[in-house]
Amino acid sequence: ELLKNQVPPVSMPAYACQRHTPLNHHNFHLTEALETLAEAADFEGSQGRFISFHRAASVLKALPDPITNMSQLHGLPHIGDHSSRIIQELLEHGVSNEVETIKLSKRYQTMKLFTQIFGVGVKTADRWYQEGLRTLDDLQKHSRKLTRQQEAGIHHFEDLNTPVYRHEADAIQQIVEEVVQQMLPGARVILAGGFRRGKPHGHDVDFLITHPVEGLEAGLLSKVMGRLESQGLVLYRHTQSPKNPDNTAFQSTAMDDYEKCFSILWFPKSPTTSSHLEAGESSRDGKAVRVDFVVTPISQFAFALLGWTGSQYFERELRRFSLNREEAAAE
Ligand code: DCP
Ligand code: MG
Repeated sequence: ELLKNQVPPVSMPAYACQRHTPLNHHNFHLTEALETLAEAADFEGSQGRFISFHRAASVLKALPDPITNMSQLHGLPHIGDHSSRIIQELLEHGVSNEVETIKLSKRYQTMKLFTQIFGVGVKTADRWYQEGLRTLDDLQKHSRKLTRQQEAGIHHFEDLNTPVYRHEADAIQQIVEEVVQQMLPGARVILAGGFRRGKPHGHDVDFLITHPVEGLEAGLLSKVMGRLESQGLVLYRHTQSPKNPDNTAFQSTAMDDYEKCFSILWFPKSPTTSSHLEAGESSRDGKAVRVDFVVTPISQFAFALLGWTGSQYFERELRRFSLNREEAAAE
C-alpha cells in the first residue's frame, strides 16, 4: 500500500539510442560525478568500469526529474552497486569522497593533462606517467619522444583547451564553405559533432562535406586543404585516405573509412586580415582551433552524418543495439 503512494517508476528502455536524452537534464550534479569515475576508470584501462559508469550517467540524463531519493532508482536499468553508492553519498552529503579523492590525485590530474593534448591517448599518457613525467614542461624536455601531431598539440595547448563556441564554429564554416565552393561549386558543408546536437561549445569543429552528384567529391579534400594552407590558415594537418574498399578488416571495428583530415586551423577573429597572416605568427587576434573534415560520396552521406553527429556513447549504443537485434533475429 505504501508503494502505491510513491511516484510510479519511470519506464526506461535499455539502450541509450532508444531514449530521449536532452542536453540540459535534471541530474547534472550526479552525472558529472559518475562521468569523472568513468574517465578515471578509462585512465586505468578498466573498460568495464568505464562503460558501467557511463551507462549509469546516461540513464540519469534521460530522467524527467531530479533524483532526490534513492527509491527513485528502483527499476531503472544499468544502475550498478557502485553507482548507487556514489549517488547515495551525493544525496546525503552533497559530495562524494571517492570522486573528490580521485580529482585531487596526482595520477588523475596528470592523466587528464596529458590526454588533453591533441594526439595523446590513454596508453601514451600512462607510459609518460610511468616514466615519471608530470608536466608539459617535462614533455618538451623529452621532445624526442613526441610525434609531429603531439608537438603541434603542445604548441597550441592553451588555444586547443579553450572551448570553441557556436558562433566561432559558424564563422569557421563560412571560411570553409567559401573555399569549398571555389573548388567544387554545389558541394555542401555540414556542421556535425556536438554542435549538431545543440551543444553551445565543444573541443573541436566537425565538418562533413559531400556533393549531390556521386563521385564529384573525389579529390576535393586535398584541394580544399591546399587552398586553406595558401591562405595561411593551416597550422597542422593530417589526411587519412580511404583504404582499399575490399579490405573488410575495419568493418568489424567502430572505425569508418571515409577520407578525412584532422587539422588545427588558425581562426582569425577579424576575418578581413586572414589572407595576409603568417600562420601561427600573428598577434593574438585569432586562435588555433581543432577542425576535422570528413568527405563522403552522397550515397554514404546519411551514414557519415549519423556516425559523426554522436555522441560517442550514442554511437556505441546504436552499434550494440543493432548487433543484439541481429542476433535476436537469427535465433
Ligand atoms: N566519434 C565516434 N567515435 C570516436 C570519435 C568520434 O563515434 N572514437 C563520432 C561521435 C562524435 C563525433 O564523431 O560525436 C565527433 O567527435 P568529437 O570527438 O568531436 O565529439 P563531439 O563533437 O561529440 O564532442 P566535442 O563537442 O567535444 O567536440
Ligand atoms: Mg566535436
